[in-house]
Amino acid sequence: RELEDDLRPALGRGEFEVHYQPIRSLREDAFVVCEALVRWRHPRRGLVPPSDFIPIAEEIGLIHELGAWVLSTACRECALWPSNIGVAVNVSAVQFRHGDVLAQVTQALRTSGLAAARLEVEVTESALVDDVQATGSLLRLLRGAGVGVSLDDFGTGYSSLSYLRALPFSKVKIDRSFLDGAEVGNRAMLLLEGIARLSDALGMTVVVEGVETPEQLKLIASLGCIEQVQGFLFSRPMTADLIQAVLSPITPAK
Ligand code: G
Ligand code: G
Ligand code: MN
Ligand code: NA
Repeated sequence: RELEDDLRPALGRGEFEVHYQPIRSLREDAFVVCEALVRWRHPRRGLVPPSDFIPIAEEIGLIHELGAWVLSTACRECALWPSNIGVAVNVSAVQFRHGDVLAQVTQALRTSGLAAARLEVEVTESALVDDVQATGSLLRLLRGAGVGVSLDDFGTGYSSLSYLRALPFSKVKIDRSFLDGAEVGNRAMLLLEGIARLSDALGMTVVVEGVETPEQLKLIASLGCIEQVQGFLFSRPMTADLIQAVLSPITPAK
């Protein structure tokens, strides 16, 4: 449990940083939102990915403090970008079940001065499994506050379609596994198209994740109902400094 012992004091030591991956609007042909992705700069191991420490943070209860820190950092950094660009923050199942996400969101918006409409909260299907009622009221409160709520990794869980019916998502992020093997007219493509049309018809913004090739982009664009794309084809996640330079290429004189 060496990593666990190092994790407890990491927040106080300022070892976390937020990287950002931009998401592109096909209609506007421009980046419109960036997904905040937390990293841990471990003094000896170097940059540790969230898959290695988020589960531990959930287990030891650190996720609430860490989640609040990510939210406030992402809002503060987004407030430095052009005002047409928003930020999307992942919120884990444990935060959703036992935390005070609404208070954290409100606090992060207030201290950063960021307009609520520029913030999106991403929830994976696994965060929703047990209590759809409670989740529904929390999502409605967030929407009521003007914040977007996205269903992340859509299609990888067990009750994907019933969530679309029961919960007030503003956006659906179709998991990158649906792009695997998709080619004009094949079954993978028809499934991707069906999910995208369904989500679009329900009034949600449709995003496809994991776009890596120009061929995949062409397929997605040909459908006409997918509004946003995210993937290594456009950009890897970047540090806060780098994303700010990319989004505001002309630095005003200081
Ligand atoms: O950036 P990377 O591919 O390593 O991210 C892996 C996973 O970690 C993603 O599924 C993402 O949702 C999750 N993740 C990244 N940042 C955060 C965060 O701030 N909070 C939570 N709960 N999960 C995050
Ligand atoms: O929250 P979510 O599980 O969607 O996390 C997004 C993760 O997906 C990040 O860790 C990011 O690094 C990763 N990712 C983003 N674009 C691509 C891509 O084009 N290909 C692959 N394999 N992973 C990607
Ligand atoms: Mn996500
Ligand atoms: Na995802």
